[in-house]
Amino acid sequence: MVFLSPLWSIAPILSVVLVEPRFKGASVAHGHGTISDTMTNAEIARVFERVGMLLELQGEENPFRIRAYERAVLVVGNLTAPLRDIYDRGGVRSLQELPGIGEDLAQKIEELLKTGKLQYLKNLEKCIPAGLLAIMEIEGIGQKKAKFLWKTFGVESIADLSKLLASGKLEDVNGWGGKSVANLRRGIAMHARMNGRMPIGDASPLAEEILQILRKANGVERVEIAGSLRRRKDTVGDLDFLATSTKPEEVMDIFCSLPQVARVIAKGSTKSTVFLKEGLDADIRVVDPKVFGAALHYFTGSKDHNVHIRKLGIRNGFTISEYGVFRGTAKRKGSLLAARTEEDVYRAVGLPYIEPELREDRGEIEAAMKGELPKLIEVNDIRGDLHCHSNFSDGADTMIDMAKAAKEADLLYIALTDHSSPMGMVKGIKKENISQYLKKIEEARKAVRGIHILSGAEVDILADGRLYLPDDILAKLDWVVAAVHSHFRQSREITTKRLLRALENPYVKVLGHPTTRMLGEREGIDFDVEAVLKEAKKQGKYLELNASKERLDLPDIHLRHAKEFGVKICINSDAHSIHGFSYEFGISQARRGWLEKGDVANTGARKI
Ligand code: DGT
Ligand code: CA
Ligand code: CA
Repeated sequence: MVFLSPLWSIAPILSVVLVEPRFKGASVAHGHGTISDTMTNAEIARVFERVGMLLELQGEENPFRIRAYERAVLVVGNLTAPLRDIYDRGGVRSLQELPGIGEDLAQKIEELLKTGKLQYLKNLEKCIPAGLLAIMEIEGIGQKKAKFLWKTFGVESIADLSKLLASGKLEDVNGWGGKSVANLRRGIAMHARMNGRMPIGDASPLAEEILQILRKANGVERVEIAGSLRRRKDTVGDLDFLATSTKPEEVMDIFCSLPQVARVIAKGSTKSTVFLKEGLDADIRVVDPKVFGAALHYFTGSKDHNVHIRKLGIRNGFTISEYGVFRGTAKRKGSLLAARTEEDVYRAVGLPYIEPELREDRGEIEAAMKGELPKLIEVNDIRGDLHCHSNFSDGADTMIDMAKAAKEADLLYIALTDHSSPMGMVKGIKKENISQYLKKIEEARKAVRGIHILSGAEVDILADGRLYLPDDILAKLDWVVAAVHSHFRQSREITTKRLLRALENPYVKVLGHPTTRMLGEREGIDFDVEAVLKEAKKQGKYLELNASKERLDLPDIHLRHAKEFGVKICINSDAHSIHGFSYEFGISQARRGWLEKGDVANTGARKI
């Protein structure tokens, strides 16, 4: 086996300073390689990165062997030409001409290009517990520490590691002083909270901040957000930026020294990755303006959408990559057909433009072919808000100030829906103070003209599905939001019954934040979504899309379901202060759920 090549020492591509296992755990592209001619350089680099990682973990004694893979990751990752093309030109031999690629690696590349898989990696994976790879996602644990924990204490999962920490044994070990143990605890807690992903409500402003700096920087012509953030997913794994510039190196310098950067993971001449102080990675790529559209399409993803579009291309006799749409096959690539804009790329395969929020390969390509893409809802379509809180319960501001703020946000109507809950810590509407509550709403109506104010309540659904307020009190209100705030761990069956019973209550208008999830913190309750949708349809009730950035509840797939069932959605802010009337992230999720203006109840100009 040839692992060491003398060319390494002069390899010009090694401007990359450091590479970390940033492609985490089981999400490695390896498993997706069924269409072998779509295996990209990036995917191949990831496979090699994983091999290197596993070799290190396994305790490979020959350090050159591990380094060979690490170097191959850099070489492959920084190539400008696709390995596919190089291979097609001269087979294994021309691969071997690449710096750092010996006979063995060239053969592995061939295997990957031909089959989309690597048997050698599969064999390695069999020897390493899967949980050990997850441990390396924790801040502060690399291969070396993971290996040590595994070999010394038999730690094979994050749970094992937590137990070990609790036992206090680690504190006695050399090099694992109190401080690093404390850091480890924090790392585990953070991992549990985020599972490596950041909610869009935090990621989006962070990315905008970076975007503004980059847009002002010298040498940057154009820069856009790509990846899952552009698709407006509820959580994102990292931030992806795509730029055009005549001085890519300068852009790399600026990007790597942004004030938001904690450390540089990899710095190349046209692409870099940094780890941000906020706890996630950010990637940037610089491309030629002529291929910006193709690159933006590629790096926006989703991967499944891209694969499907590429298949369409193949069927039409085209090859599609981040460099454009070309005539011919990957093997015999012809002239460039389209690359400047995303519209050009779609047009080349006979499709209209598809909004990023739809690009999940969930039927959007078929819909586009039939000319049946939805006309997605927009923020300005929202005309009323049917869930917000005043200081009568846990809101920060008075009803009058909330009404004024809503009016200023151009809303035509709101429902004030203070909490009504048996939980001691929540003040709010009780049987005893309902007249006082209604009187205050009446005062707000008088004080703030030009906005319609409904008297509402957010009433707790009790463990058995009854509501906290009796029917004769509910009858006094214009608008009742029923919502779960306790007993999250009931069985699926009981939870489903609980929700169905709540929907049967004649005074309930809408099921508030139906899954009760809190992004990155709580998964939410388990129930039969279809059964609930059917009941809502039958009873003529709404389901809420709670737009507060901590919740974004209902999630996109359920919104789509609701649309299919003909259940209308209320997109509400759940504002707890005068600053809370915002719908941006809710609208994003609605769009991801294919919702149109007509699918949402509070888009009409008149009150409901
Ligand atoms: P994330 O970061 O987990 O929230 O999800 P994405 O979709 O932003 O994924 P990311 O950051 O790994 O890559 C951004 C986009 O670039 C992805 O949506 C599609 C494209 N892409 C990246 N790597 C590959 C790859 O190896 N193969 C293909 N076909 N596309 C890729
Ligand atoms: Ca991403
Ligand atoms: Ca990325």
